Amino acid sequence: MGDLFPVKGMDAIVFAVGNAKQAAHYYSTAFGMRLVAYAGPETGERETASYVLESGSARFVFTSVVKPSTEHGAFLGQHVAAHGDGVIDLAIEVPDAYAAHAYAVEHGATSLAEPYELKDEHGTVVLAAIATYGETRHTLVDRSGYDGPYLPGYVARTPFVEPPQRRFFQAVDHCVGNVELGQMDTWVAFYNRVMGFTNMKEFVGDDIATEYSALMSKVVADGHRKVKFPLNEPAVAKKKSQIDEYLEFYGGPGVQHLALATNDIAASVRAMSAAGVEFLDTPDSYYDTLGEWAGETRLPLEEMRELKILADRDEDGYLLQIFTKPVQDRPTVFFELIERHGSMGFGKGNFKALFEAIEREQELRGNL
Ligand code: TYF
Ligand code: FE
Repeated sequence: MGDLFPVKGMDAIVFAVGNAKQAAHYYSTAFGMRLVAYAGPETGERETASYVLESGSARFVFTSVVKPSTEHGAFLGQHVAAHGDGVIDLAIEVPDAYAAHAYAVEHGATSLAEPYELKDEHGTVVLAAIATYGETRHTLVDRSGYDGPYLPGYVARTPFVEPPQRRFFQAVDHCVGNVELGQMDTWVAFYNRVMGFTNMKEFVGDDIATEYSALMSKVVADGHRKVKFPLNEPAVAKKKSQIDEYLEFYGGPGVQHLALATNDIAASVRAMSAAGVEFLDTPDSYYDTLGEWAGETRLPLEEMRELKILADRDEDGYLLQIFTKPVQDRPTVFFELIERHGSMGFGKGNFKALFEAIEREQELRGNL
C-alpha cells in the first residue's frame, strides 16, 4: 500500500515572539544554532522580521512584528499578546504540497491557505496550510524546486556569533502538543484521518494518570516515523495538572515541548548549561536504582548523576534524555534533548521521576 500522506520530515518550527532579533541571539549562543537567513525591512519585508536558524536538519524560524499593516501582522501581534512567545507553525516538508493539502482537506482539515507558489532567483517553493490544535498550523512545504537559504524573499545572513565547532543537536525528534481536557482522542483521530498518521504504542493512560502523571498522552506518527507528534491532555487528578498550568498560561492549546536529537547528550548539556540554559533537576535517589532497570548505557552512572540525565530501556534498545525548564517567563514551551540507541519510545520508565520534577517547579511557581 502506498503512503496516504507522504512526508519528508519537519520543515521548520516557526515561533512568534516579542523580539525575534534577541530570540535569534539566544538560540545561537545557548542552543548552538547557526543563523542562516533573514527577511525584514532591509530586504523589503516591511511588516515583520524573521530569523532562520539551523542545527543539522532542525530549522527554527523566529518572527516578530515590526509594524503591522496586514492581517498577517495583526495575527502575529495578537498571538504574542495572547500566548507569549510560542510556536505558530509546525511546518512539514512534503513531496507534493498540492496533493497533501487536497488529501487533508478531503479528510476534514480546515484550510488556512490554498496552495500557492513563492519564486525568486533560487527557484520555486509550493506552500499550503491547514489548522491544527489551538492557533497552531501545519504549513505543507514542497521545496524540491528551490536551492536558496529558506524561502523566496529571504536572504542569506551571516551569524551574529560563530556557532560552536560541534553542534548541540542535529534533528527534531518529536513535537508535542497540549490540548484541552477530553480532546486528546479527538486530535489523535484528526491526525489518523487527515494525515493518515498511525498511533505509536507508547501512551500514558488512565492508570498512570491517576497514579502520578496528572496527564494522558498518545503519540501519532507518519508511516516512516519521520514526524512524531505526541498529544497530551490534562487528567483529573489530585493535583493541578502540568497541562492545566500550560493551558492557563498559554491561553489555550499549543506546542508544549520540542525534542531535539543529539549524538552526545553529555556534551550538549554541559555546553548549554554553561550558556545559561536551565535543566530540570533529578533527585539522587533516581540514580541509586537506575542501573537495575536501565542497565549499562554509553555514559557512566556518575556522569548521568552529575548532569541529571535520564535513561530508559525497552525491547529495542535504550535512550538518554533530559528536559529544560520553560525557556520564557510563562511556564509554557520547553525543550528535551534525546539521544537514542535503538529505543523508539519516549522514556516511559522516566515518567514518574520526570513528572515529579515538573511538579516541583510548578509548586515553586505557586501553580500546584
Ligand atoms: O514526549 C514525551 O512523551 C516525553 C515525556 O508533559 C513527556 O518527552 C510527556 C509529557 C510531558 C512531558 C514529557
Ligand atoms: Fe518528549
